Amino acid sequence: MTTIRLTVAQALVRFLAAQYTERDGTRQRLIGAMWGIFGHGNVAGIGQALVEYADLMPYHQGRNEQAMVHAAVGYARQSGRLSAHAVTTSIGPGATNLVTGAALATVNHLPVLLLPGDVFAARPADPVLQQLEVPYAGDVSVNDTLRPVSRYFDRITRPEALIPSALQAMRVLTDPVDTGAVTLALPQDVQAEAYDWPERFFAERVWTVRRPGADAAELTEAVRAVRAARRPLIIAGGGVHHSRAETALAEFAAATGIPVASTQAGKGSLRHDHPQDVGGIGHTGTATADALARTADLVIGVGTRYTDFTTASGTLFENPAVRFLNLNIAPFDGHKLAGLPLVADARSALGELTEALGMHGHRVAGEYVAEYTEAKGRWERTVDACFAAPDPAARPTQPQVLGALDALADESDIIVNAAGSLPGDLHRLWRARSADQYHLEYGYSCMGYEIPAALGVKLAAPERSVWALVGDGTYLMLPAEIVTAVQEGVAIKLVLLQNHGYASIGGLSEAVGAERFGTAYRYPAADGTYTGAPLPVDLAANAASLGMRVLRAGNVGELRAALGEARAADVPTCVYVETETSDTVSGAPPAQAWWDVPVAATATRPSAVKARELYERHVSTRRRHL
Ligand SMILES: Cc1ncc(C[n+]2csc(CCOP(=O)(O)OP(=O)(O)O)c2C)c(N)n1
Ligand SMILES: [Mg+2]
Repeated sequence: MTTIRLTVAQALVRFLAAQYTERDGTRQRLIGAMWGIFGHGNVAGIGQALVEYADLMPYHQGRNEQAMVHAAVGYARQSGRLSAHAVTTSIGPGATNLVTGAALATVNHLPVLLLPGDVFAARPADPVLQQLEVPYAGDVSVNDTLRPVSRYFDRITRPEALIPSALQAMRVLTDPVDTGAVTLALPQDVQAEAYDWPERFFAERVWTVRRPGADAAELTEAVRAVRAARRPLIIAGGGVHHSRAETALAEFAAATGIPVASTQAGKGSLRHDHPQDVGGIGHTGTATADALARTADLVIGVGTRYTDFTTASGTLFENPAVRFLNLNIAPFDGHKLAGLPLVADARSALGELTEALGMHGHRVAGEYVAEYTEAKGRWERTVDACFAAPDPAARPTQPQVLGALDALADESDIIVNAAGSLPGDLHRLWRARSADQYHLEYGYSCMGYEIPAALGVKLAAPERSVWALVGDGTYLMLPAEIVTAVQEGVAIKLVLLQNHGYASIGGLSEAVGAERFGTAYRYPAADGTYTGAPLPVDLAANAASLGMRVLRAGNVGELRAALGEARAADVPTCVYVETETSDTVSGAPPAQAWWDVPVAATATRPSAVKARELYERHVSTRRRHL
């Protein structure tokens, strides 16, 4: 057997550079690049290997470990989960900074390879700098915090253990059911150790991303359920995009006349102007989709996890006869809401369903089509009204900012968002013009995702206009990767909406009787609450100080001009806008369905007592689907 003598870190980098994915006849590199921040624990191991193999593994210099994972997640999603990034960190704080990003990747079923440094395997001088010691166990390190948020975890305590472990890691990254964060913790002494590796370990290896078809019995049941339904409704989830099943979904919808609502992850499955697209569903849904959900007798979930936002915390599907048909590649999700499972790849099974139903010539009734068509038209006018900004000299509301962007965008633009009041406004209002335009991370809804993720998206789609839409709170959470975008000349666009704090949580707080406590960025007033004057904080100057080109927009007219200029820019550009938030100006439409945030069961303050009364009324409408 021919062997090659390399360190563990060198072997890992060489191995990763030789892995490929294949689906539908296209092949690409599985690990497109590695992000890294160096310290002890990776500087001499992976760091040295990256210099040694600079021609094999592209490298990106990050500023914050969590943000590097966000960038990797953005890249993986834009790559259809066929290509991913690796992230290397030092031991201790560098490693634990990965935890939030890992959870985000795992929740959203998006592949990232995490390579945290770890304490010495041989333990010659415990504790090393930044090492956690626990008196009850010698084999625990801070990296164990990554176990519950990883879909695969291993610690490479001997060189040769890398061989089976690296292969398992690739299996999980490319498995459409299991994929998420994969962690290989690398003790720093082992990284630098030499070993005689079998040459074949470094041979090109192709991981086929499978598309399992439907089980015959499950398909028969599914066809029966669809044929029996009078008011069926499709919910398109993120699985539609992951499977690239948008065309198959459109064909199924066209063949049957069934309307298609979408979750945050599934929006864009049909174009907004497709006659059967009824928009977002659930707490942040459209009136059209939510009314259909209330009366549906069959809900066909395609690639959805049915989160509480989608089901309005178990209150949305009111029809006593409602049943669920769950097309999902993961049995775990396929069985939710006591539904009929159709465990398969979305594209494969939608094709099979269309074909099987075609034999019977099945279509919903004309009155049903007329009903949702009319309701869709009504919601269109709601969107028009929210987007309209007749006075160019006025300060824009948040929906008017979205309207200005909507007026400018074509299929090629991509918008990235995750947290704050924007996700709700976008889910209700945004007109998705292409399958991958609407990039909302709402599985973990993590403030700070947007800027680094936009960077990752742009790396996967360099020719597209990629917009990170961020609130002021989100901006302050994690702006660091702006510096990386500037350094690498990645011309992301940032729309920074200043409203002096947490508009979203402020509104929620008021609704649940918490009186906006701690949600505004203001000086303390005489009574100690943060209700004083706004703070003298200039986030536009902050973005400029990090190297971005910044365009300040004081009103609607300036906003339109600034967005146009930013769109054409070939350097990282920020449009900064202060939004109108006064109660007299109408913003977005109200929520069309409930969301369960438990309210104090006892309180002295009238606001909480009143909120609790309303809460109990909502709770009483909850159903268990059995
Ligand atoms: C990391 C993280 N911490 C806390 C939250 C809870 N949270 C959701 S939205 C939000 C406020 C967002 O503020 P901003 O970005 O200014 O948006 P706005 O609500 O003003 O639209 C908070 C604190 C979160 N989603 N993520
Ligand atoms: Mg804000």
